[in-house]
Amino acid sequence: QERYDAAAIEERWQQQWDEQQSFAVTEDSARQKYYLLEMFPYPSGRIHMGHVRNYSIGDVVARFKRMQGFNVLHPMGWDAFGMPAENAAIQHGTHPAKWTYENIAHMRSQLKKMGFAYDWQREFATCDVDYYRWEQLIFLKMYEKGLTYKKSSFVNWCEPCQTVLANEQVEDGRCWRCDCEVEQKELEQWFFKITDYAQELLDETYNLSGWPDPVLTMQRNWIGRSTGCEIDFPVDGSDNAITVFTTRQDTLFGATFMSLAPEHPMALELASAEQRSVVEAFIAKVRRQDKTKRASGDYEKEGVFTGAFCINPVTLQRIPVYLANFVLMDYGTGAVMAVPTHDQRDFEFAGKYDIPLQVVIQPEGEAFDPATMTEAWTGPGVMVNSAQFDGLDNEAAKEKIADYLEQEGIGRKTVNFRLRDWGVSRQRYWGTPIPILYCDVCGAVPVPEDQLPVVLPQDVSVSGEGGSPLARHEAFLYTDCPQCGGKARRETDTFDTFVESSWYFARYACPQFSDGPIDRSAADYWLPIDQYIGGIEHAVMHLLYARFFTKVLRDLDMMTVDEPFTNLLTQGMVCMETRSCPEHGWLFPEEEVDGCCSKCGQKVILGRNEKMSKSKKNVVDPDQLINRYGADTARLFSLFAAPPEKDLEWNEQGVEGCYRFLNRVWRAVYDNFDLVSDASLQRESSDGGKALRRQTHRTIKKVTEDIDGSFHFNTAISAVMELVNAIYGFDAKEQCPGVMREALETVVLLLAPFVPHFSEELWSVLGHTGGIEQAGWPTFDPAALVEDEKTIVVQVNGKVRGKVTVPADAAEEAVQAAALAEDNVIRFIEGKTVRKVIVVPGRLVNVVVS
Ligand code: ANZ
Ligand code: ZN
Repeated sequence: QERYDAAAIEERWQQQWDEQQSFAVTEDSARQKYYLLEMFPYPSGRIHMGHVRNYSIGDVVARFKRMQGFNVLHPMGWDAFGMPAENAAIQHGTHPAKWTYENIAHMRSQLKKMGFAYDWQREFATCDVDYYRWEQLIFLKMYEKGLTYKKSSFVNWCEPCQTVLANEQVEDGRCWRCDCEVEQKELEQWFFKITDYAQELLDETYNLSGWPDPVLTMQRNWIGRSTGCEIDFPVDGSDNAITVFTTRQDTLFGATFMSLAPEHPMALELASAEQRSVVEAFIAKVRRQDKTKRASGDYEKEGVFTGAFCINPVTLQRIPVYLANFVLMDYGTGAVMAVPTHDQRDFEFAGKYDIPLQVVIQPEGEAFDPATMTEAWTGPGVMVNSAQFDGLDNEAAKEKIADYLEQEGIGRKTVNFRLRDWGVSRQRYWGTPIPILYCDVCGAVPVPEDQLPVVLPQDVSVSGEGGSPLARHEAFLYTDCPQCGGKARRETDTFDTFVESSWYFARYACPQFSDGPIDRSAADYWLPIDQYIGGIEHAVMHLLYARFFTKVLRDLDMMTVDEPFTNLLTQGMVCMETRSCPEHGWLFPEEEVDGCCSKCGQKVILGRNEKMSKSKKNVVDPDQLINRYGADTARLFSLFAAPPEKDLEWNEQGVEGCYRFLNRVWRAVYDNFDLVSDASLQRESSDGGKALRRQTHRTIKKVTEDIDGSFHFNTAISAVMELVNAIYGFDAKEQCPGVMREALETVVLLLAPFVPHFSEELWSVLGHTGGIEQAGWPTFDPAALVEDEKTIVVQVNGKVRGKVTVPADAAEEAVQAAALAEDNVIRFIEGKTVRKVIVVPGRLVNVVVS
């Protein structure tokens, strides 16, 4: 008997899959397609357990669907532009391209060692010119359609490093590299008009029934549709007016001051002579504050009086105009009518600056006194102090006041979205060059299509200082203006890497297509993606941008679908307990020996279960796992230990258990080999044989249902484990080799999506030459599920007194008769009167006697 040698088996099958390109697919209109995609990895260097889990989940579905006969597209590639490559360049002097492509080569070999069923012919990296050139073309088409534009906006700027920082690179307002204070600097940047699609992006969330609700909710909140009014407040002593956006026009009569964003264009012009210097100082101060923190209210709420007043258009009161740090310029109109009695933020602000209050909504039975109010009333109520609207319910008053404002010409109903246009300019080298030129005469000029691609030059040195290396690369920088022939400068910014990941899934349909970004017929065949799998951290940005791009590409007539991802699965994290030593800090698991630190012998302190991370050293290296147990065990454990959407707690015993299980299956096949290798297998069977056959078919049914659309891989694997137990429990003397063979083959087939090398190997051991996919996914025989007989418990006055075995389809009367004829039951009812017999079909008979 052969030993289970995972390494040898895995190598052999992987080589075969590679040579035969076993998972390469083409468009075939005669076959039903299934497009399965896992979020592609960033080539950071090595795969980690999160990848193993994510891609194992996807691979089960891919292989399962293939065995069911679908034409399955399951591609893999690399999200290859981005900062870490530049950081590596800065730290180690390696060129970002070299670093990236070396990482890709290594990670590709790691993925191949996991045995994932990818169509490797479709692989690409987003930093390949043949990918990003088409992204540049899409940009030009968007430019023609007015879907992209340039405007100035604020970015995080580090003066000493002369560079723009991403939000993640700003820690507590300081640069992550030099620890200097970060400023907000105004730069001209390119934007994508995602807001044009806000309504459609919102509406379609109600049709995405294959997405998890929390993700849809996050998208809806991010899009943030608010209905309300814009209202004009005339500036006292001037012809100008300040327009506010409010969702609470019912509180208009209580607006006792106005607060503007410090960036508001009227802020300086409103400042009176006495207030001018404090206003200027305040604007400068807020400019240094982080915008996201301002929005979330992390900063202390503060403001400054401008010296100006405006007129509440319904009360005709003069109200002071303030600047406030919590008002943002890029929401609504950048101006807020402040109602301290009904908005807590305004209440606190008014208290701080001694601004009068006016109550306009009163809940039933309450009488607020502004002098004694301790907080704003934000609930519903009846309108007061609001002229003709008094006495109305405040919700009704919203409608009435909105109508009134429109009639009087002092306001209008509006819809506002929290969603902002997508700023895509990054002042970085390692990204797709934005195909724009600047000419002194013609201004911003798009690069003509026939001059694409704008190739990212390789001969640069990346130091991280003094701005983008592209701005110092003369050969790249200077060119001729295609419009006037004069001198032009190239745009030196590159795209946000989220642009690449917004359409890669469409390029997988036609990765070699050379006439445009997307071969429409191929895309129409494969799209939409039937199942997308990835981390919840992408719930908003990536998934929203990808939906936006799908709609843009549709409107550019490049493809047909409205939505890219029919079903979405967000998998949980891989976690492990942390360990530390009082002296040496965090320890890798292998640095713990017999509960002690391997460096100093002190007792190791076990910590909480946390997401695996290098910084806390609670990591398992997939390579080590593969070397020790094989890829199949690694796959099996990551699928068995937890349902995909839940966090997975790593534990070594669990891995061992999976390995032992595979060995047990291996032995079951070899132990019974002689019995089942007879060609003339008979199916006729004993009772034991019938039971095993029933369990075999039940298992097929359960595993199929557990995989298909529901991802209950853990319970599917458990069911197979039980079937294996039944095989071990099956008495060979029963001599039903046909039943035994069917059970063994079923185990091997059902395990194939989970442990493909292992299953292929045993399938051939069992004498099949065609490969497991040819066998197809097993289907259950409904007749085999039916039990011939059932054992039923018999109670007398509620106490169990016996058991009877009856035909499974026996009528109630027959069951009752059998129960009353059971020997022990007869003893307990002898001499008594049977009052009632209760039959619970298929389960129980209770005889009531007295
Ligand atoms: C008056 C008012 C009274 C408001 C009241 C609220 C409560 P959503 O629902 O998120 O759209 N607002 C408007 N523009 C703003 C900006 N640029 N920065 C900060 N706050 C702004 O929020 C709309 C409300 O947010 C608006 O309604 C406005 O305050 C404030 F008792 O107007 B409200
Ligand atoms: Zn020009």
